[in-house]
Formats: sequence, C-alpha cells, structure tokens
Amino acid sequence: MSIETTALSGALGVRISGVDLSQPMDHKTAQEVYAAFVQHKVIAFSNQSISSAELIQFSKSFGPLDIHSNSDYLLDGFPEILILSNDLKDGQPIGVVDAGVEWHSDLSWQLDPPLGSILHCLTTPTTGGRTGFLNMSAAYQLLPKSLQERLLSLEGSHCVSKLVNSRVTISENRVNAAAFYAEQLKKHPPVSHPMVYEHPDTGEKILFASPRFTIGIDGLDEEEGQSLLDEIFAYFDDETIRYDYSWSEGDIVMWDNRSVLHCALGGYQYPDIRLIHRTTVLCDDATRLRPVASL
Ligand SMILES: O=C(O)CCC(=O)C(=O)O
Ligand SMILES: [Fe+2]
Repeated sequence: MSIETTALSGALGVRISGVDLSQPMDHKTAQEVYAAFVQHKVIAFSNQSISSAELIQFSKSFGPLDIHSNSDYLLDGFPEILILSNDLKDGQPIGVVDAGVEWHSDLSWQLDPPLGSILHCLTTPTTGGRTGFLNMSAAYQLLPKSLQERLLSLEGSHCVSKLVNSRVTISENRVNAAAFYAEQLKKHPPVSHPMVYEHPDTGEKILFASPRFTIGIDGLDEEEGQSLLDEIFAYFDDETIRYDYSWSEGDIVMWDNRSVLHCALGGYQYPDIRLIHRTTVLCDDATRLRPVASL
C-alpha cells in the first residue's frame, strides 16, 4: 500500500492519509513516510487513535528517542513522552505551559540536535493553539548572495537559558521559571553550530539560527552579532516560507527539526485547555546535519 499525500501549503508540509499509526509500519510504508518527511519537512496525520505505547513505537521507527530534560512533565510510565499543556491538577500545571512560544529548532542548544519532534494532539482549545513552521532551506534562499556567502564561514552560539537572550521573555504562566533558567545555564553552557548546515538527505543548505536559542555569533562583538542576527531574523516575516498548522484532536504532526523552525502561536487561555503529547527522535551518523561540503 502506498501512502497518499496532500500539500498543506506552498511553503512546506503534507498531510498523509492511508496509514493507521497504531499499527507498526511495514518497511515500504516507513520508507515512504520518511521520504515525505524529508521532502516536505512537516508531515501530518489525521484522526489517529493511538495509545502512548503506540505513539512511542511509531516514533521509534525513525530513531532512538530523547528523554526530555524537563523531567517534571514526563508522562507517568512513559518517560519518552513530554506533556505540553496549560491544564492544572490540584492547582499545579500537568505539563509544560507555553512551551516553544518563540521561533526555534528543538534542542539546538545541544551539540547534537534531534531529527524531529512528533506531537499528538489530545485536546484543542476553542481558539488559537496553532503551531507555526518556517522552511529554513527556503529562508536561506531568500538571503542576498553576499549574506549567504558570509554566513558560510560563521558559527552561531546557542543557549537554552532565557536569562542570556534579550529577544525572549519568560512566560508569567511558568512556575519558578527564573530559577529553572538559572539552573539550566549552569548545566548547559552555550554551544556553537554553523550558521549554515547541509541537510544529509536532500543536500539543501539550511539556515540554522533562531531567535529563541541563537544568542550571538562567534568571533563578532555583541553589537555586530546582534545586528547580523536581526538582519537574518527579519526574513522570517516572509509569508512564502511559513505555514501555520491548526490542530484537530487526533492529529499527529512530525517536523524535520533539521530544516524547519517552529513556534507555538498561543492565543488561548485557561480554562480553555490544550493538551499535546510529544516525543523527540534523535539523529544518528547518517541523519545528523553536516557541515557545508564546499568548506
Ligand atoms: O505546542 C506547540 O505548538 C509547539 C511546542 C514546541 O515547541 C515543541 O513541542 O517543541
Ligand atoms: Fe519546540
């Protein structure tokens, strides 16, 4: 059986039908799904009724899974699943509140960022709650040639702590966030990544920087680095590289974390509940982003 795909937008994304993710994928289906994932960067499946164990099984078909460092919000009995939610139990958050509300690539503050993240939507709020995606190979192509060239020899500094990034704010809905980010800064000092990577599957050049995690450019002083980042991030307003996903309950969406940025767009408020389960697939030697070949 072949998968069927329908484009989500001109920027990126495809909806895949004809696959029941509660069942293990056969080899051919898995290959087709991976090919669609690489080519379109975001894949979506509708009406999936799937248990936590099945979500983990599906996720593992792409590679080993990450156990997220935000250990307070891992699903009981299923540490591979991180809960994203604004719901409360006994007055306490049951998941990460306002996760990912600035443009980012997941875990780019680590040396070996993941292949992709998979979100299973269990509850959608009545308004808002969309997720935005940016095509980062198209973003690189939007840049003037001189800037493209310049970026090839530069590395960005990526850091998880919001305390060292003036572009972001800490959500007031987060409990103990300042202490959390102070601790994170101690545990995870900044790491460097090339500003431009090569995608291992497509050979595309990928602009690898985000307002959330890229805090400076190595070798440039603070002012020059920030103004270069401002110049780059201004291209993210271009609508031709962006698609905003509207969730329905039962949707499963996976993005290529190597080639898109994403952002939780918000616009809902407790007691309007959003509940999503997330898994994160790690890279291996074959799937990891590569330095640009010509360098
Ligand atoms: O909840 C969302 O829309 C995205 C959250 C996010 O950034 C993530 O799970 O990595
Ligand atoms: Fe994220």
